Amino acid sequence: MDEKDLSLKLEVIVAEAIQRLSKLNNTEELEKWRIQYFGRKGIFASMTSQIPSMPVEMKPQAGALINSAKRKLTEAFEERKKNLLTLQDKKTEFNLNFGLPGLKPETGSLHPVTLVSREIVRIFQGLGFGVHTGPEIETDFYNFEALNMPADHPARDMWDTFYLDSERKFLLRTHTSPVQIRVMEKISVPLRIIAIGKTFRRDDFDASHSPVFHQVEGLMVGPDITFSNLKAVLIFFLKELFGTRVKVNFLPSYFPFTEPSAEISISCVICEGKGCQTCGFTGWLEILGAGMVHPEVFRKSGIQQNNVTGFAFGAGLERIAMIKYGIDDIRQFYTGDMRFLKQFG
Ligand code: FA5
Repeated sequence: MDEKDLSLKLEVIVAEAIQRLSKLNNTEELEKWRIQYFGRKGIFASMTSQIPSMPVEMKPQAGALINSAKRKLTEAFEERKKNLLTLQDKKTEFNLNFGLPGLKPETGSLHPVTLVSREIVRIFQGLGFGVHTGPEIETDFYNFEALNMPADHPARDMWDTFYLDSERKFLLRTHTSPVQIRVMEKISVPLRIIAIGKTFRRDDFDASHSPVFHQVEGLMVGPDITFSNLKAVLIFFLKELFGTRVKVNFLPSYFPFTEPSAEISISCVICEGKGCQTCGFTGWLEILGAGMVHPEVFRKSGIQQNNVTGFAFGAGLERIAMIKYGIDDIRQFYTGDMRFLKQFG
């Protein structure tokens, strides 16, 4: 074969290769094409391998002709590859079904304990009460001692406590009552506040108990505050929260930090006092602990004035939410189950 034959042969190869290239429809076919021409055993490799057996004067020209053909096909290959890829992208775009309904993001809702907490804040702010908070990690002084429970006082057994150190100086507050002391140390009399927050007890989980739950605390202190003020405020609060049809019952009780103390129940919101499973067939649901602030609590808080009296109360928010929304198991609040949570606010 002379130079002319080789040039002709290469022209035919290039023309045919370009024609085939234009008919390829995807990258797999493109790769097969590339291997056929440029692979180790491809057409160009085989042609190059023949150069050594060519006449010496033809060798440089043969090399140049083969290289030029390779360059043309490489350019054509790159061009086709680019076109195919853009085409594939476009195809994917057009395969999108714009008519399909979109994925709806889950919308959150307020937790029932948050709802109850906001409602309580609203009611008490309406009565001029300020809203305070206190630390969840408390000292023995604020959680017990200042609340008229010195070391070894038997009433401490009413609260099964998570202690944080071996000396039992620090603990997770068992109730929100320590906020009473912190507020009285800080704010001058007269004062009226509520405090809402997490509380902790070494109680096992069951339908009505959790080791972590929320309480609301109330405190009103001023000259000549009486038990009548306590009754008026709490009856107003409970009727606002549960509706005006609800009846409120005060029974004597005991808390070391209030004297006298009371346990307050409302008529069952399910059976309206007739007796059902929710109220244990008593017609009443226990809702609040309360009483007149013990003089020792005033003394420990640094309040000296003789004519100053006050009342305090405390309630569990989960228990209020359970009654308000008819939830029969406190554990529901903590599962994070959207089916449960979506039913509220
Ligand atoms: C107290 O904690 C007093 N500090 C309340 C108080 C304040 C009385 C001010 C007088 C003056 P008690 O231990 O009863 O009281 O708890 C109050 C409420 O917390 C209970 O009625 C209940 O609703 C809720 N509670 C108590 N333990 C748990 C628990 N393990 N899980 C869920 N709620 C609880």
